[in-house]
Amino acid sequence: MDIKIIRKIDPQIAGLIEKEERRQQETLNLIASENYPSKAVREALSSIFMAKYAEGRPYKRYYAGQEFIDKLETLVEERARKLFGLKEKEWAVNVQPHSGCPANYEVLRGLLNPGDKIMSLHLSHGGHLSHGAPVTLPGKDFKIVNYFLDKDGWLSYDEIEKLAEQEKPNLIIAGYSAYPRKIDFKRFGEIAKKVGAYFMADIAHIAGLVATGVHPTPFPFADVVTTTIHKTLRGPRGAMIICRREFEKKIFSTVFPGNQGGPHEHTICAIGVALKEAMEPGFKKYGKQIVKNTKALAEELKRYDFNLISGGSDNHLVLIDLRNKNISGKPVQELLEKAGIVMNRNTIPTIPVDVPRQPPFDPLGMRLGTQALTTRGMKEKEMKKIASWINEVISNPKSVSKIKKEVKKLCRKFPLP
Ligand code: DSN
Repeated sequence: MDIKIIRKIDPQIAGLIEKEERRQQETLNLIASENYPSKAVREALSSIFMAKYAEGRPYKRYYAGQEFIDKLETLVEERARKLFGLKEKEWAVNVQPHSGCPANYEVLRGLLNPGDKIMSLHLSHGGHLSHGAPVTLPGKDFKIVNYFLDKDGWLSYDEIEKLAEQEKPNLIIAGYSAYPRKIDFKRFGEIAKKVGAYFMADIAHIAGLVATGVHPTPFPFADVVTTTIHKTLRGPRGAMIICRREFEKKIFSTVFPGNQGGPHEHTICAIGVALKEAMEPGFKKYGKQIVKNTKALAEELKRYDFNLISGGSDNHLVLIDLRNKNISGKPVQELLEKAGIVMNRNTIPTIPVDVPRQPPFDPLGMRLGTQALTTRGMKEKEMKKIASWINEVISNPKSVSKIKKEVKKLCRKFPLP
């Protein structure tokens, strides 16, 4: 991006862009759902495809001028299949959903009728809003039955199976926002089959890990898989739906015209570049390094007596139960941000009798992800340092300004891509 061009026309916006860039450069981003796409992805995002309306599916559009749009979109769909090892005759891809929530809603409204029953992990235990939280459209359109993690913070497949047999949902969702462990998609598929439910996997958080083989794939067992592109997959903000051919018509007509107008073709263009990057050998190394970094961070945090939900991590994130630290999520988030360590407060899967209700604005935990710092080239050594800073800030808030300087120094050695 050439900031000079923007500055000439609009110094006010250019100033904000520069400030945000500096903020990102000088802070440690541990938000588990963010990442830094490459320069190539960012350039593709600002391409001239931005200027084109393309309602419809490739080669079935409503406007003229689609020669290259159609080629682009089919190429990106093919790349998605290739990345996840899928056969074209079995799997249909739609890269048009504007983001994760619409993608999920489009699947649910495409496959189900209002009033049907969905089974998903409760939001406070690491599920996602779009999986049927009462305040959302899916929560209003469907009956939602939630499963919960066990007392140590693990998925309990026997309990999930029991609940599914009892409730007979029409669709079961697996895939989460704050679950630090591997998901047994095979078992979920078997449970769904047993009770006659569709099985939807939402791999938004772990798509990059699935693509690199460090997390098991859901595809052999799922009817439909959704993902955002901008988390571990390291692309632009956007989403895709990959479903078995038999559901293509129902689901894709809910994307357009059901729920969206023109697809964002410049985003689709950047998704294409990100998918190409994700097929390169360096990305495999990246996936492995994310897991190594998270394990290093987890082990070091435990040395400082942080209680980790489930005792550790197999993926890109750790979830900390702050109760033994006598401080809640909001002040921790604010304190760490002052030191240049950016993460988010999060609910923790306390069983309902344990703590009746965690105020959503000040829950009892914090969620840390390593994928963005891994993109910057940080390794286990840096993770250990960061764990020590987190501990120091929380146990001695007066250390904030000293740590902030050290954070800046470390950030300088690992520039943004
Ligand atoms: N807000 C994202 C997350 O943090 O998981 C998902 O939408």
